[in-house]
Amino acid sequence: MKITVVGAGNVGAQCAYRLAQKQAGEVVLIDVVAGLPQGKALDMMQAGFIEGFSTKIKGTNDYKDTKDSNVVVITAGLARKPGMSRDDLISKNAEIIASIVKNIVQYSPKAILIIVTNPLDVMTYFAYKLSGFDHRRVFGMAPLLDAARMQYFIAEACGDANNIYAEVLGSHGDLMVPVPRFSTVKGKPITEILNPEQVNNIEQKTKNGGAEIVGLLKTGSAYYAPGSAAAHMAEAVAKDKKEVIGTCCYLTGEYGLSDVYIGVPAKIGRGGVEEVIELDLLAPEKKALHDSANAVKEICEKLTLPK
Ligand code: TXD
Repeated sequence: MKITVVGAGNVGAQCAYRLAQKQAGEVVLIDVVAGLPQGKALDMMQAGFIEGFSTKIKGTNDYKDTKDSNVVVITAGLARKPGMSRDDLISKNAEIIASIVKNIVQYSPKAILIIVTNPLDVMTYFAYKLSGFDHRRVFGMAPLLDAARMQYFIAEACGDANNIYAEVLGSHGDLMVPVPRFSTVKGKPITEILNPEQVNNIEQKTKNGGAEIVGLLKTGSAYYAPGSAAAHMAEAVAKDKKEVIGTCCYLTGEYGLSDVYIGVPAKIGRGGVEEVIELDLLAPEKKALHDSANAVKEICEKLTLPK
């Protein structure tokens, strides 16, 4: 397996490092900044002698080194600063995604593409359209991260970090859709364990999870959990795990939605998105998902694809 991580910044480096630890395949780390991916790759391989892995990590600025990658994780792009919304990043990141996708299509026409760059749902749609790949081979990482954040806030409220599951659907933004009814502690929905105020508090904190970290860091956005989440998804493909993971997927009628990328559970394996899982949603949950998808669609309709 050959896994390329595009962008050797905070998220890309954490993703590459986690992939090396997981021994999911050889890793290529590419960036436009000369020396940055090469330096980080050397540092990581030297850490391998302490951590006990011997994964080959190639740092490069040349797409020729990414040739015939099986999986490509795209993390390149601007990150948020305090006061910015994810949508403020659109035009610059669209340009960056366009240049990267062109290279990936040329050098790795059979790859599975995992998009991380924000605004996530819009950039994933954009990458899909530009690549011309089958939609199952292009998906985005965010719902897994958003669910991990919700798990953290549930653990905080319950004082118990064991056996927590969280379900988060929708876009990676203000219209994210945490679903408390399907979020459980030891198999019991949190709606049966916590009071409505506590549940509402968890939902709000989850939606604000990224902004909270941006506000504290001041110079960029979260990267440990995002990088780990991206590596987890790439590993699921590389090892053909067929694991059900919250994924930003292209919908073709599931949940009554089509021609949009939005967060839903999906089975992830060597084929990419091998199955979209349809949860039995109540009317208000379905409406929240549709509102979220419609907001993403509206932005995508305004994006012009470069020639
Ligand atoms: O859940 C999620 N999907 C996310 C998304 C969670 C966290 C961060 N999220 C987004 O990932 C964030 O809003 C950004 O759009 C990306 C990357 O965030 P990161 O924190 O890694 O940003 P950095 O540290 O600034 O790194 C970006 C790197 C940097 O090294 C640039 O030189 C490089 O991207 N870059 C490029 N690499 C290759 N090719 C091109 N064209 C390029 N342009 C910039």
